[in-house]
Amino acid sequence: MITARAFAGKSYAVFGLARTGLSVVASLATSGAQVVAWDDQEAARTAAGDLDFVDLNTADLSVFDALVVSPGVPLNTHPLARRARNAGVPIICDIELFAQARAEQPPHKVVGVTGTNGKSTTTALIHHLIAATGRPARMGGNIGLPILGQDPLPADGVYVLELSSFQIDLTQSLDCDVAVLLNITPDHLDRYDGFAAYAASKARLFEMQSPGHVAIVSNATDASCRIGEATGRATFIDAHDVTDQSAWPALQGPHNAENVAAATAAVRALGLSDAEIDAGLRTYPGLPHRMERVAEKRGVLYVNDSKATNPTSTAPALAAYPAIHWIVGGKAKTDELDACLPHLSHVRRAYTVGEAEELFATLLEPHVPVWRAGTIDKATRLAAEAARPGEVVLLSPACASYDQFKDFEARGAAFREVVGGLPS
Ligand code: UMA
Ligand code: ADP
Repeated sequence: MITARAFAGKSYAVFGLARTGLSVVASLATSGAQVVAWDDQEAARTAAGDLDFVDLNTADLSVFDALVVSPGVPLNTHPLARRARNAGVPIICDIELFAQARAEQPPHKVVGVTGTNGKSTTTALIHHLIAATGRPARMGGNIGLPILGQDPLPADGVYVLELSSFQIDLTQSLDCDVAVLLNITPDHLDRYDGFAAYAASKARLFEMQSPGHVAIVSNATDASCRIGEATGRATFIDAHDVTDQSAWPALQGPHNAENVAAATAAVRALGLSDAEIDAGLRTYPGLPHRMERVAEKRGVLYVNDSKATNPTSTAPALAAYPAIHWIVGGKAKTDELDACLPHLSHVRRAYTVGEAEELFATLLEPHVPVWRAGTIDKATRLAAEAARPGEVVLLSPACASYDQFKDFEARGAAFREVVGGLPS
């Protein structure tokens, strides 16, 4: 766990008690701070154990040094934001606490990775490339590992942080030695006042950097290009510079060329040699739920891409295979599938599920055969019956999971389980 003397004697209110909130409470309390906590869900409070609970929706917030809020709390609509502003209390998240704890850590570097798609892959890849050289490295953040819950690094270590726009919004002083922006396409628009506001949130990662620190921007989208130019010091990377991916089994597809280009530029800035990078790319093991090959049964390959939660992240998965039975749907983030349309010649049949079932069926029917399957369980069984040897059954939902599952991991696990039960 990462702690800091800087927190001792201060008074914090922690709102949201899932992964982030629980790690924050533990770190602050161990550091000697006074901590009260709240979660709107009674079940979350019960699971959190014996904490000092104060309903922060009604409490006087002015008595706290800071309000530490979990990234999943929608502060654009939640009354907490206005109440904290009126009380003059800063609203921060765990990443800001980490930034404040840095001064007490042995000399180290921080790499921050943001973007709409590819953050986890690029974060895990940068971490792998560094760790493979024997240099101490830790990864954390939006990848599902709250950073304050990780063990602190010895001298010369590198923290690699995956940062969502929600986390950047609540961070004021994280000066990344290397900051990476992969791409920006529409996502999370329920949390922002339009696309420009979402893009501006990502740009703040660079605005927090000291002038001499490194900014790496993939110029894949107009928005990322604009943000890169605004930094005045961006190294632009181009996925097309990655021409041969054949030696990297877990980094196939054009989207991974972008991730490799970004990760390579980041670790070069930290001093890794070309030979070290080459060796690390070959041994990168991949992450679950990202184009994960689950099984091959009766000549049909089953691929779990549950982490593809918007149309732009599903597009590369559709591009990667020539004959696909595509399970798509969930809680839609957009009312279109435009990014996927150029790849529909690869789709033998689509199986629509979840809240988006009808919307997506209507969008897809002019182009491909569609079955309204309702659930992933039914869709997988139908697809297994229809698929011929050589074809692929692909779960790449282009949607959030919250209509039918706790999160994308539970959705991917459900798919894996049905596949596991299919006859070999
Ligand atoms: N809550 C309230 N009131 C509300 C809303 C929420 O009390 O009005 C409570 C909920 O009851 C819940 C807690 O707040 O107990 C939710 O917190 P959370 O959603 O932030 O959950 P964590 O487990 O802390 O997960 C967060 C990130 N979640 C989100 O950003 C939605 C995780 O990213 C991240 O891995 C984790 O912190 C560790 O850093 C997930 C994600 O979906 C994977 N991220 C988005 C994405 O990748 O697109 C940004
Ligand atoms: P994030 O953490 O940003 O959600 P991941 O690395 O977990 O990104 O990848 C999520 C999904 O997005 C993957 O399943 C893959 O299909 C797709 N993807 C990965 N990298 C990229 C990229 N650079 N551009 C577009 N889509 C991508």
